[in-house]
Amino acid sequence: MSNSKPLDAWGRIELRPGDITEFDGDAIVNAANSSLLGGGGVDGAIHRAAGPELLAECRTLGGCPTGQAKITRGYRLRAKFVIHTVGPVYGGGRHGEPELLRSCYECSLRLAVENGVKSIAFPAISCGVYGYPMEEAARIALGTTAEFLTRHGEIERVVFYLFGEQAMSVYSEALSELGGMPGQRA
Ligand code: AR6
Repeated sequence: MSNSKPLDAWGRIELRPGDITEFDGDAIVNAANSSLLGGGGVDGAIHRAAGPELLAECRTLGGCPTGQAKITRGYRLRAKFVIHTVGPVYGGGRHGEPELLRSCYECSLRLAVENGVKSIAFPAISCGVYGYPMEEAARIALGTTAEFLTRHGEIERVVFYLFGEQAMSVYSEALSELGGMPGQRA
C-alpha cells in the first residue's frame, strides 16, 4: 500500500440513528468514565446489554485515563469487543478538551486495528453527561476518524450511532462540511 494515493475514508464512514448496542459489527466503543466500572447513558446501556461478565472484566483493568482506551470482550452483545474510552468533561474548551477528545477516537481506532477489528461503532463521546457541544465534537469525531482511515485500510466500516434527530442532523451537517456525504453510505 505504500506510495499509493490516500485511501478513500469518507466512503467507509456511516451515520446511523439508534442504539449502539444493536451494532452487528466487530466492536462498539463505550463512552466510559475513568473507573471503567459503569455509569449512566451509553455506558449503562452497554453494560446492561453485555451482561455482568463485562463489569467483571472491567474490574481487572485498573481504570483508564481520560483520552485513552482499553478493550474487553463483548459478552452478550453482537459485537465481539467493547472498546472503552474516557472522553473529557467539557469545561469551556481551553483545558485540552479538543485534544483529549481527538485522542479518544485515535486510541480507540488504534486498539481496533491491533485486534483485527474491521467494523466499529462509536457513540457521540462526551456529548451527554460530559457536556461537549455536539457541533464541535462531531467535527472532531468525523475529522479524526477520516484522517485515521486514510492511513489504515484494515478498517472497512465506521458507524456513528446517533441518539435522537438532533444528533443525526448535527453529524450530517459536519460530515458534509468536512467532505463526506450526509444521510447515506457515501
Ligand atoms: N446508543 C447510542 N448513543 C447513546 C445511547 C445508546 N444506547 N445512550 C446514550 N447515547 P453519555 P458522556 C448518547 O452521557 O457524555 C456515563 O455515566 C447520548 O445521547 O452516555 O461521554 C459514563 O459512565 C449522547 O449523545 O456519555 C460517564 O460517567 C452520547 O451517547 C459519563 O456518562 C454520550 O452521552 C460519560 O459521559
